[in-house]
Amino acid sequence: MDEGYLVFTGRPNAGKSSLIRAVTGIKAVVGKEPGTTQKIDFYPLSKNLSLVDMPGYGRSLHAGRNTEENTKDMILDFLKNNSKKIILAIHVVNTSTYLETESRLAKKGFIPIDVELVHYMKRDLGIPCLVAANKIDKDRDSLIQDNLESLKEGLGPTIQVYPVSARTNDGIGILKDDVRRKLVEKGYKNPFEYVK
Ligand SMILES: Nc1nc2c(ncn2[C@@H]2O[C@H](COP(=O)(O)OP(=O)(O)OP(=O)(O)O)[C@@H](O)[C@H]2O)c(=O)[nH]1
Ligand SMILES: [Mg+2]
Repeated sequence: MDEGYLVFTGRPNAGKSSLIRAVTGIKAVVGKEPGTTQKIDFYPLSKNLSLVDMPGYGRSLHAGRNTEENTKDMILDFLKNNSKKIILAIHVVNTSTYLETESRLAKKGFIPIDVELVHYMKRDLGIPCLVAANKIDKDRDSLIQDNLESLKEGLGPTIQVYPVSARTNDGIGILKDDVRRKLVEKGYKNPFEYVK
């Protein structure tokens, strides 16, 4: 069996590290402020399979423009250089702020990076991708459903979206089952063997 990666991507503070904990039990470091995960962190999952926790793609607190651009380059380089080894990428979105963030960025002339990054991984690099629409528990102004619809529309029909909450564990069982199944299909018989 070749060496493979299960990769978590997403904006700073989307909940990548929290979701890694919820889905696999790995104690990835979680923080209140964007910019908690700064390096690409590797965790063993089973024989020849590692989990990869990425820093956030985009604006982080306390990070200057240079650091931000370097982090983006580091992420894109990793994806490009390892595309053949990436068995599955889980792109994590903060559903509760999705449209707000998109429109703020659009005003500054930026393209929507969540959709863009997923399409880049899938279409250009040939990486199998799914999207975890996280933080569905944070439904302050009943925005979750609108944000979810808009996210799905942007991604298109071929990308599967899983509404989840790493905090309440809503939807985590379904996501975990599907991730496990996809890894087994690729030949990683007991994908979470090294984790409790
Ligand atoms: N309400 C709520 N908060 C969440 C959820 N998932 C994560 N959080 C919180 O969001 C914050 C960021 O979580 P992290 O898991 O560190 O996010 P990250 O995407 O790894 O962040 P970076 O490493 O900075 O890119 C923490 O305060 C988490 O407790 C969720 O589903 N619901
Ligand atoms: Mg993190």
